[in-house]
Amino acid sequence: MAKRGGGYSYDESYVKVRPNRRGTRPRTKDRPAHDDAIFGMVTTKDRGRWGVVLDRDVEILGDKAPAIVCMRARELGRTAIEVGDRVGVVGDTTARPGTLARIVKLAKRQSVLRRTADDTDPYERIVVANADRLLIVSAVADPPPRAGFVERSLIAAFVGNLQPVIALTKSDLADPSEFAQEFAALDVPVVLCGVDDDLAAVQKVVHGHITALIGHSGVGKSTLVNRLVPNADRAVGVVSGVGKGRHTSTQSVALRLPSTDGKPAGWIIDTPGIRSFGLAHVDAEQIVGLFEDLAAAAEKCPRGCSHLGPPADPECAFDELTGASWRRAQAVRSLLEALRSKQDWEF
Ligand SMILES: Nc1nc2c(ncn2[C@@H]2O[C@H](COP(=O)(O)OP(=O)(O)OP(=O)(O)O)[C@@H](O)[C@H]2O)c(=O)[nH]1
Ligand SMILES: [Mg+2]
Ligand SMILES: [Zn+2]
Repeated sequence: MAKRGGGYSYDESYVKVRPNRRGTRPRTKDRPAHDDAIFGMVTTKDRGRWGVVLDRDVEILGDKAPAIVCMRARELGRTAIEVGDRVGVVGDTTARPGTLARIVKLAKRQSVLRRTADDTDPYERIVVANADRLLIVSAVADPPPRAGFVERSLIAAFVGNLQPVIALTKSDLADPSEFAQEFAALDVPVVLCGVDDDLAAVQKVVHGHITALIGHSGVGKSTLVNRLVPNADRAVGVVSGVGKGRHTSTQSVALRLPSTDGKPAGWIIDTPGIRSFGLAHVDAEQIVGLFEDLAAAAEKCPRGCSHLGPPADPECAFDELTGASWRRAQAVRSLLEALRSKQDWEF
C-alpha cells in the first residue's frame, strides 16, 4: 500500500490559534481571547462531556495524569470534538471532583478516520481523530471474517492519513493463514493477536503511537486492549452475531499504554463495534491506486478504463486477476459503482 491517494483535506471547522492581538483589540468578557487555554488530548466523549488529559499534567504526573471533565464552550457551536482531538481548555482544570472545565479551542487534526452509514449517505461521522495507526481487528472465526470490511477499513485509513495494520484474533478457533492470504498481495502488515498469541508483534506496532482499533462487534477488540493495557478493565462481551447487535463497547476510549522506561508509550483507542463501513466521503478515483495488485492490473487496462468490467469496460485487466486479487477487484468494482452513482446523483 505504497501509493497513497494524495491531497488529504482537513475541511473540519477548527479554531485557528490566533496571532497575538493584544494591543489591537481589548480583551473583554464578551470576546475572551483564551490565550490562557491549556492543551490536552480528548480521551473520552459521552453525552456532552469530554474527558481531557492535559499536557501540563502529563509532564508532572506522567502515567497518573487524570482526565478532567469538560464541556464544549458555546462559541464552538456544534463543532465535532472526538476522542483523539487536541483541544485547548479553560476554567477549573484542577480535576477535583465536581469541577467542569471548558473546551475553547480545537487544534487542526493530523489524521481523521471517517465513515458513513453506507456508500451514498452524505452524513460523515468521525470515528477517531489524530490516530497515526489503525489496527483493523478481525476474528478468523466467530464472527466469520469479512475481507470486504478489512478492505474498506484500509481505504478509510489511507484517505484519513493513518497507517493500517491487520490484526487477527481467535487464532485458537481456526487457522489464520487462510484469511491472512487474502491480503498477501498488499503491502500491509498482518499480526496475530488471539488470546493464545504472543503480543510482542502487536506491541511493537502500537508502541509510541496513537493507535485506533476498529472491527465488528465481538471480534475481540476490548479483549486485546485489556491485554495491552493491564489496568484498562474494558468490558468484554459475548459474540451476538452480525445484525443482532448488542455491542459491548458503546463509546470510544483512549487508554495510555503502560510505559516500560518512564517515557510515554503511546495511546490505544478502543472503539465500539462497527456494523458497516460506508465510504461515501471517498473519491472513487483514489481507490484503485491504493491496492498494489489492482494498481498493477490497471496499468494494463485500455486508456480511460473505468474498471467496472463488461459491458462498460470489456477489456478491463481486472478480469485477468485470480484468487484474492480477483475477489478484491470485484469488491472494488461494486464500491466504485456505488460511489459513482452517488456522485452522478449529486451533480
Ligand atoms: N476463543 C477466543 N475468544 C476470544 C478471543 N478474543 C476475544 N474472544 C472472546 O470474544 C468475545 C467478544 O470479545 P470483546 O473483546 O468483547 O469484543 P469487542 O470487539 O470488544 O466487541 P464490541 O465491544 O461489541 O465491539 C468475548 O467472549 C471474548 O472472550 C480469542 O482470541 N479467542
Ligand atoms: Mg469492545
Ligand atoms: Zn480496468
